[in-house]
This record gives sequence, C-alpha cells and structure tokens, in this order.
Amino acid sequence: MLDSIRDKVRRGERLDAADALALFCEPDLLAVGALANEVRERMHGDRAFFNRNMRVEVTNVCVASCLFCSFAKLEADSPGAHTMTLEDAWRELEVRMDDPPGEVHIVNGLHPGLPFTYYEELLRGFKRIKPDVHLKCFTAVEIQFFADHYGMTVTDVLSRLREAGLDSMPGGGAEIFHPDVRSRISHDKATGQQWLDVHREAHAMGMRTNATMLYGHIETFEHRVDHLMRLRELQDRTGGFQAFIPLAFHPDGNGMKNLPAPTAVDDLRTVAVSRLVLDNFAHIKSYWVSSTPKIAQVALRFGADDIDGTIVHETIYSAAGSTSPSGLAYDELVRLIREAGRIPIERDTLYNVLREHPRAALPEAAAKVRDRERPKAKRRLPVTDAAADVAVDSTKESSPW
Ligand code: V47
Repeated sequence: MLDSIRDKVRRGERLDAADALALFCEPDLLAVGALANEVRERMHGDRAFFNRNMRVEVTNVCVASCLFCSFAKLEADSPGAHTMTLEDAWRELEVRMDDPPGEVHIVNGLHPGLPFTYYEELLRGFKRIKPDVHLKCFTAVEIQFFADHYGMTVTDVLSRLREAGLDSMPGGGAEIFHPDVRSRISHDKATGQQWLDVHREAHAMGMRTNATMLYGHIETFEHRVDHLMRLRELQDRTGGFQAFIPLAFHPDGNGMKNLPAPTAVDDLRTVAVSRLVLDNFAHIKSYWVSSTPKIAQVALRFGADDIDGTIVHETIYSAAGSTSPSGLAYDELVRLIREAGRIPIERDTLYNVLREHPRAALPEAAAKVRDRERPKAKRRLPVTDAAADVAVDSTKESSPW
C-alpha cells in the first residue's frame, strides 16, 4: 500500500481517504516520514519558519465545558478564574516594547459577562501601543459565541473586529469536527460545521486563518482523516488557510485525565500524514508547546516547516500538564532549527520573510569538538592549523549540515 501511495505522491496525485487511513496505520514511521519530508522539501527546501510572537489569554472564564480543557473556569468567581482589565492586557505588550513581538496571539474562554466593546477596545489598545503589530486573535469558536451571545451575524462580528484591528484568526477550537467525537468532548460550543463556516466567512473577507486538530484522545484514525478531508475541501474553495497545526492532547487536570498522552511516534506520524494529505496547505506547523521543543525539532524532518514562535507566556498547555517551557528565546529557536539541518527563517504572521539566518556549518556537537581542538593545534604546531581547517571543511562538504 505504501508503494502505491509513494507513486501517487511522486506523480503529484492527490491522496484519498483510504490512503490517509493507510498512512496512519502504517507501522513503518520512518517510511511515512521520509515521504512527507520529500514533499516538504519540494515545497520549502531546507527553510524552516518561526516568528516573534506572544500569547495573551485575557480571560479563562468560559461557559463551555470541553472535556479536554484544564484552563477554563465556569464562573467568574470560581477559584483560579481571571479576567484582565484592558490596562493589564495592554501592559503585557507595553512591557515588551524593548524587544517587541511582531504578533499578538489571543485565545480566551467564552465569557458571558463582558460587553462586545471590551474586545474592540482590547484590539484598538494593542494597535495604539504598536501600530504595526499583527493581531491574530479569537478562535472561530469565540467568533461564533460572540455572534450568538451579542445577537450579531458572524459577518458583523468579523467586520467590527477587523475595524478595531483584527488582522487574522488562529486555528484553535477545531478539536475534531466529526459529531460523534465533538458531541462527547465539546458539546456546548460551535459545531464542526460552524467552525468551518466562520473560517469560510473570514476567507471571503480576505482574512487569512490557520487550522488545528486536537488528536490523541478518544478519536479514531477515521475521525482524523475526516477532519483533514473537511479542511482540504474548504481550502480548495477559499485558499484562505495558511498553516495546519496538529495539537497533541495533554491529559493533566481535565475531564479525560484517565487517558494517556499521545506518544512521540503518534506526534511525528500525525505531522507526516497531515503534510501528505493537506496538499493545498502551504505550511504544517509543529507547535513546540504542544509537542515539546525536541519533537518539534525532529518534526522538521517529518513534514513540518514551521515551529511557531517565541510565545513568551502560554497558559493553556501548562494548565494541562505540558512540561514545555512557557516561552523560548529567539536564539534557542534558531539553534533548534539549525541543529535540525534547516535554515531558520524569521517570518511575520503572513509568512513574509523578515530575516534569513545562515545554515549551520556543522551540527553543534561536532562544532564543539572542533572548537576544543583548534587552540591546541595552534599552540603546538601552527602549520597544522590550516590542516585542521581543511579537516573541518571536508566535514562540511561531506555533511548535509
Ligand atoms: O483551541 C486546549 C487546544 C487550542 C488542550 O493558529 C488543548 O497559529 C491539548 O489553537 N491538550 C489553543 N490541546 C491553541 C491553538 C494554537 C496554538 C498554536 C498556534 C495556533 C495558530 C493555534 O489548544 C485550543 C484547543 O484545541 N487545547 N486544551 C489540552 N488539554
């Protein structure tokens, strides 16, 4: 089966649902990964993208009761519930203006007690502080909630938010579209169809958006395939999605805490299958917070071409037991990418290239050995320093790094 899929991929033919299922069931992870890597390199060569961004979660008060969520609090006065004042939210950006992020990514709970003007003011305030900051805010679930709660159409909600400064939408809230799963894990928020309709509407208005899939809980591979197919279908019609981000389920402190987290093999295979099936998505992101920086790094050789950004302060995954740090330094992201043998490309939210870093001459470990040995050679026999350089250069030539 893998042979016929490989042939299809090499001929540039689209994979169907049966192929996608076969890839999820294929035990040879490396074969699936190598095929996805072929496609990834055809599309992006050795480039791997990241950005300078920050996360703000202004409220965790949420009327929905998603089984996987460890972040939300049902009532505004529940222990641990918080809602930022506008001034506190804006301060999150103000205090970072010496090394400012290019993007603010906002995801919130569905708070029943805030006026719609709070969200408009929130966006306006960020733009006052940094007029060129890109605001990637509110999942389709939040947009649908605003429409229902404030009695507006989705178009009106999006238009008013856009007027206030919204630039694009993140991909959260997609979970698993299939109603058999969605009705069990998140029955009281936007349906899968509503999520897709909000994105269709945003694309029609010229806005770019992302898409996610929360995997590794009660869903089957068939449900994952169904999810990918629905996204591919919408993308065929609109072309408005930029990146697909598979999100690994974290079980701590939520209604599915009895389930084990997905394994590294599942993480890498899901990235690879996504790359192969979503032939009309430009980017596959391995979100390092959800997959860990180490898996995200390896994923750059399994189909992913993006690892998200610096983030600074993330709370949804830390509440659910993620051991990833809540932010990564710019230099650390560059190092992860270079060590994977890829060229780090700092991008903006819309994938315009801001800075291209040089590729690593050698894997870091080899470079360390070289640096330890060089001064010794210099001290003992200066002539051999040139020989040492030749040795280093020959390693460079024969190495893919
Ligand atoms: O919508 C919540 C997921 C999402 C858990 O668009 C969980 O660039 C795993 O969507 N285990 C928010 N996942 C994050 C998100 C995102 C992240 C990075 C980049 C982008 C982008 C979007 O996190 C939620 C939900 O699907 N989530 N709880 C959990 N326990």
